[in-house]
Amino acid sequence: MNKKMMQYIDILPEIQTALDNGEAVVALESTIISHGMEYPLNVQCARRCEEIIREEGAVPATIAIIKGRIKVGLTYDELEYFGTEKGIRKVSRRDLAMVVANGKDGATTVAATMIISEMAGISIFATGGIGGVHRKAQETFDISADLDELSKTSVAVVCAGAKSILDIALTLEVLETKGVPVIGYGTDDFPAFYTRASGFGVDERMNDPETVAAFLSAKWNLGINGGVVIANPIPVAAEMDEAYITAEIEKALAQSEIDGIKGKEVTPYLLKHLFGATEGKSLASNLELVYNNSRIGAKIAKAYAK
Ligand code: PSU
Ligand code: MN
Repeated sequence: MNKKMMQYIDILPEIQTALDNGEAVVALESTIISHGMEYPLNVQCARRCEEIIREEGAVPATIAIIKGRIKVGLTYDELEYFGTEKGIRKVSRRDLAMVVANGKDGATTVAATMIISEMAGISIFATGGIGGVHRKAQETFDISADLDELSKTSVAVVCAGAKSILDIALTLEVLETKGVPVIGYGTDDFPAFYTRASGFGVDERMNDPETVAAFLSAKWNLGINGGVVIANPIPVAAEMDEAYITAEIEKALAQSEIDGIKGKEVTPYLLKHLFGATEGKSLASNLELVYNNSRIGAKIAKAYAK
């Protein structure tokens, strides 16, 4: 990182040491904390993700913006503050510098977390789901900035695929156009977040962390910059019934149209509605898949660090 960048970024000493020594570090995002779940579950989930990454022998780096400071790693108190504070701005690429300049708090999306990870030198990032092409994007133009970021920022994102609040086929098309490899971790089928399969294929199936690590090394050593989607299906035990969750997603989408929800409010609105409508079942599944991604992310980071 150059000096100009360094003035805005605080990296926890433990993380900086791990990075300096070429050890495994896994980034975690913060939109999931402020916009994805309610307190105290959001903070418990964030802590459990960090714990899982540690159990695997890697160092977690939860990324967020607090009072204009870009944080790579949150202290115990900072995470507590972030998880309880109301009205935190959701920060994607375009918001990042504004929040820093204004000294505000910001929750980093996949896109913003990728940008900061790359600045800090972190190559592996674990989350729940990525943003994508929304259904009816032909009319609304609602395509997540996550996809553009994946095309240019060299970070591997371990996720459980994409929710069917999105148009999965179009999301995969855009990723193809943008040259983003989509790896199926132990699967040939691109996962649909709450369910293990979407019916759409991945570019390549890889079954272990070493294979993924070798691929990432080849890509980036060759100077082929840009991100990678590592799609890791939800564990079997946590999977939801497809017909049930699909019906609930349809209802949430219909309600979002009635309520006139637009722009960056769309994803948080739909998630909240789903949690309510499924009486917490989707939330329980969500937790399990995030933990699973944290674990696999750590294993890949370990293999990549070797
Ligand atoms: N998908 C989920 N859960 C989430 C998000 C996406 O299943 O919490 C969050 C992520 O932070 C992602 C962001 O980067 O929403 C995408 O928002 P948008 O569609 O406005 O780009
Ligand atoms: Mn959007």
